[in-house]
Amino acid sequence: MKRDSRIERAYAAARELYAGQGIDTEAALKQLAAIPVSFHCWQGDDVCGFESPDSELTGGGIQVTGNYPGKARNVDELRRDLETAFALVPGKHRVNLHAIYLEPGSRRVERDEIEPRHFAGWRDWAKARRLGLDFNPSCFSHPKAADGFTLSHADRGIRQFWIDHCIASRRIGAFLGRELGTPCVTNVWVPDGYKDTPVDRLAPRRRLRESLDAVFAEELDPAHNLDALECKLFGIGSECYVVGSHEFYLGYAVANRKLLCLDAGHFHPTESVADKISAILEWVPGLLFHVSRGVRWDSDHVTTLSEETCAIGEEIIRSGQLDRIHIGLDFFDGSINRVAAWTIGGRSMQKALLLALLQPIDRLRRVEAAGDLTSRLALLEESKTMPFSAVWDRHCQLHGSAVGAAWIDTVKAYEKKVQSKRK
Ligand code: RNT
Ligand code: ZN
Repeated sequence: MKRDSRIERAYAAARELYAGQGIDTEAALKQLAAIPVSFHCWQGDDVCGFESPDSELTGGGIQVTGNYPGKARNVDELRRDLETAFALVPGKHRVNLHAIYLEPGSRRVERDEIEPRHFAGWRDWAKARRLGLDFNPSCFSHPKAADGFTLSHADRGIRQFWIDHCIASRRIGAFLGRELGTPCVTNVWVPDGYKDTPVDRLAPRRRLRESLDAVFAEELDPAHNLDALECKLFGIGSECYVVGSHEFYLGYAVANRKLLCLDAGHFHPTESVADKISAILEWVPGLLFHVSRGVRWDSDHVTTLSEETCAIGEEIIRSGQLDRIHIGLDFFDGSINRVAAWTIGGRSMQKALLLALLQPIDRLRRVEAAGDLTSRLALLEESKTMPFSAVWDRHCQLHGSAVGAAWIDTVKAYEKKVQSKRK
């Protein structure tokens, strides 16, 4: 009780200071509470999934390193871990599923045979917790993806297999969206590419285009399912050529009215993903974000409150088009507690959005329009040292989430009581 009143006092003082700058902190908190962030289920078990008890991540040019104990071994453990993280991250949550997180029952289900019923358990769980779900076909960790190609494979039969998997995935997306009353974003990412320099860059892209046409042939109600496409600059083992490059999918998304997925780790290191928002939103129906953190060759370090995350938050908020922007997280770190990884990434995303909401944007726009670029830079710098943390703490308090670093104790206790017992 005493602690709560300290938070309230600090917040009241901060509120006054922000009001002096023309910023309504109450309105910012209300807006923030309405922005969903989709948590990727795959951080919880190192992208293994539940196809069989010994499922593991293979190929795809992605990798999880680290063997921190206690990863989720089954669907119940994964859900419990997600719930634990959600209690520590303020704001509105969704869950992003991959097809390999199905509940197959007693017999193995091939990727091209997955059905909505394999995700009925997730539907029930999400419904009870008022969570939206998003979805991804899984075009990796499979013998038919072993040579690094899927939808653009030279072999017609293999291509068809992955087309059928993606068609099945879209139907599951539509099912989840319909059942939960909130559209499911079904995001297609394929690892297809070459380690070394190809001589034919065109043919795989033609095939990918044709495969995508087949995948999207069936019209689905956008109130239930929204299709997104995710590009990548390079992967591990596909350093010289990725079929689904940025230009390829940008073109496809514009021509076919699809959402484009921007993964923060999938571009040149000095390229700003934030800058792409206003450029691309002019041409596509919507954007999906995979907020991540690229470090050298790895595109999937845990999201932190980095300059890039802040810039993404700013551009999302300033765009004023939150109804067309879907925010998701995408990282996988096996070297730290996995519930903590979600918590750190999720809280950082929330902080970035709140920081953006607390900028004196009206004033900034006015000085910029008036050509007063001196004031623009000065105001942006000054806004960085406003008492943000008091508003952030208030956000956490309002949502019943831990204030400050207190969540670490909760994760440690959970680790001791639950995760450490998993052998
Ligand atoms: C890979 C992509 C993709 C995956 C997940 C598992 O580089 O970012 O989104 O991380 O689909
Ligand atoms: Zn991604």
